Amino acid sequence: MKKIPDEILNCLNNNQRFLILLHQKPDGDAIGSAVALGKGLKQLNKTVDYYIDLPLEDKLVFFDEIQCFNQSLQDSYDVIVILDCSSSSFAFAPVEMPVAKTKLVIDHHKSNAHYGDLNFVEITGATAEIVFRILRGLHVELDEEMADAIFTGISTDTGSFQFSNVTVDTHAIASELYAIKTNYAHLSKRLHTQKNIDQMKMTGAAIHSLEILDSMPIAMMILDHDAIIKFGGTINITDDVANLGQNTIGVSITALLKEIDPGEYRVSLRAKYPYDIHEIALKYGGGGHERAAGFNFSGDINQLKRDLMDVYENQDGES
Ligand SMILES: [Mn+2]
Repeated sequence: MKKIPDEILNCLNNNQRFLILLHQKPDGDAIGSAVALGKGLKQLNKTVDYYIDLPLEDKLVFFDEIQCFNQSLQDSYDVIVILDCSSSSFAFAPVEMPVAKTKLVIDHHKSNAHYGDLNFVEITGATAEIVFRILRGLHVELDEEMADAIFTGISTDTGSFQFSNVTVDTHAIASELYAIKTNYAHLSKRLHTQKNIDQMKMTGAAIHSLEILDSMPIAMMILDHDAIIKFGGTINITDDVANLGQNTIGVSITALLKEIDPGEYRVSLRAKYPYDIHEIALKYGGGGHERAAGFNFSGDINQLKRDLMDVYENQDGES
C-alpha cells in the first residue's frame, strides 16, 4: 500500500477550517469518503462543513454525521476538499463558492483532470481506500461509524468486491476495518440486497417479463407503465434491475425498457465484452459507455429487438 505524500498530509494537518464537496448525485463512495474524512478532521479539532447534493439514496441514510450536512457555510475556508469527483464541472458546489487558500482534490478516477491546487489521484477501487490511508497517515483513530463509512465506499464502488477494480489493497483495508467492528453483514445487505416491498415487486415484474430473443444471448425486460405505477413509480426501479438480465447464464446483451409514460420508454442497455451497445444508444439519441448505455424510445419494439440482434450478429466472433 503506497504512502500518502507528505504535502497532502501536511495540508490537512496544518490547516484549521475545511469544507468538503463531492460529485453531483453522490454515491456510496462519495458519502462514505466524506463522512470518514470529515469525522477524522473533527477528531483533530478542525472545523468541517459539508455542502452535499441531497436527498441521498435511502440505503445511505444511516450515518449520524449526515445531520451535519449543509449547515450554514462560512465565507472562507483554509481548504476546500473535493472527493471522488473527476472534474470541477461535475462537483456539487455552492453558487457563491467560498474562498479558500487551497483546493485539494482526492480521487480515484483515471480521467481526473487534476483541477485542484493540490491533487492526490490514484487508481484504486474506491476513493474511500485513499481516505482510509490518509486517516492512518494522520494517526486518526477510526470509530465504528467511520469504519462503516469506509466499508460503504469500498463495497458500493466494487459491487460488493465483485468488480475488476478490487486489488490486494482493497482487501487489506477491508481486513483492517474488522479490527474496528467485527461484522459488516448487516451493512452489506443494506447496501446491496435489501429493497422495500415496492422495489421487490418492481424487480419481480421485470424478471417476470424477461425474454430471450430468438435463441440469441440477448435478454429483454419490459416494465410497462401499469407496473411502474402499481409499484410506486420509477423511483422504485433500483440500479440493479438492468443487471438481472445480464446475470442470466448465457446472456451477453440486456435491454431493460421502462415505460415512463404510455408508449414512451427509457431504455437501459448492458453488454459483456466484446459487445458494444454504445452505437445503438447513439442511433436513438442517447449515450453512455461501450458496456452500459441508455436512451429514450417511443418507436416499434420489434425494430429495437432487430437492432439488438444485429449487434450480436455483426460483432459475434470479433474481439
Ligand atoms: Mn468512487
